[in-house]
Amino acid sequence: MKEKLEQIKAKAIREIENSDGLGKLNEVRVAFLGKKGELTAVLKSMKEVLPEERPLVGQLVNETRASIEALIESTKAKMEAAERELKLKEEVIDVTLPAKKIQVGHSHPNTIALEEVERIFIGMGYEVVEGPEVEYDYYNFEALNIPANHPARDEQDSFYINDKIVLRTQTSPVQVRVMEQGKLPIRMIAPGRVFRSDEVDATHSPSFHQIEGLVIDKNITFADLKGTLAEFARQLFGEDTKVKFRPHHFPFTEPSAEVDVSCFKCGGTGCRFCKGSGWIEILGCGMVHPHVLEMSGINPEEYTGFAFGVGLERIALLKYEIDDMRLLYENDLRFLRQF
Ligand code: 2NL
Repeated sequence: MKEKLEQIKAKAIREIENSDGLGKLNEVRVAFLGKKGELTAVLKSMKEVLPEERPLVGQLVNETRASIEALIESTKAKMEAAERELKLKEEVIDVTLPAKKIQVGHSHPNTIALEEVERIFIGMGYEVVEGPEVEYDYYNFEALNIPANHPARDEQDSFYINDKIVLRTQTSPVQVRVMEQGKLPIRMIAPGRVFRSDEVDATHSPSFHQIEGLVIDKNITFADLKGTLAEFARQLFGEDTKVKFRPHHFPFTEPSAEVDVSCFKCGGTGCRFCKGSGWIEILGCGMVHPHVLEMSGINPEEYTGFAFGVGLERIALLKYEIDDMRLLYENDLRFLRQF
């Protein structure tokens, strides 16, 4: 029996030493020490051993098992160490390589311009109010004194959903909805997307953005309108900016005006930017038409107000000296990265 164990041990040592990997080593372990292994077979054949010899044989089996196990463990440790060594050699990190740059985005020029305008009016105590882009023609036209036969209502100029619903052509319907609620006074701006059936070119788009303002209180006069818009122009284009009010016509205001600011490039002497005139047109405005107040349930004998409308893209183009509106919509990073 002793010889048999010596033979098993010698064979095991040979096979362990010849193992070429962890998988093979495990096969050797199973072949010798497993349930159906050679050493276990010896234990199973104990009944053939004389009873008085059994403790000694048992001890020998245990010793053989222990020495095979020890050899497997130390071989396994050596193999793992060699494998780690190889892996470390293969995975050399070049710490001199440039790091990956994290690309941080920023606001679109339209958004920068919008937030600038909002900041100025919030500073003067105005509220920012939003409303639906798809509107009843009542709010978009009727309530703003734009009668059924007015050219602005033409299908050529506006996008109709059906004969009562239209994509808003201005943000004034938001202001009509606020006037209807009857909470006075009102000091608000209404920014948002508007739609007109225009061909795309350097200064037109079928979808653009507008910011309209509305103030209604007792004793509001054209002087309040002038002072407010002059302050707006100074904050937006610089302290030395002058404003000029030219008479105009809008159906929803009376009197109405268009506002020019002195050219912030040349200071008003005339340059290429202002096409030699020294002035740049920025918005339309006027005193809210008494009929518009009346239709929304406000007594024009008691309350008066002013309103204005600014094109957001126009402000962005002027402020950042962009010469083509289409650049604002193309999302070309080479353009957007400049702001
Ligand atoms: C422009 C200028 C303007 C208004 C918008 C307005 C709103 C209400 C009542 C009266 Cl609720 N007016 N908005 C007033 C004057 C001008 O926009 O150039 N529009 C195309």
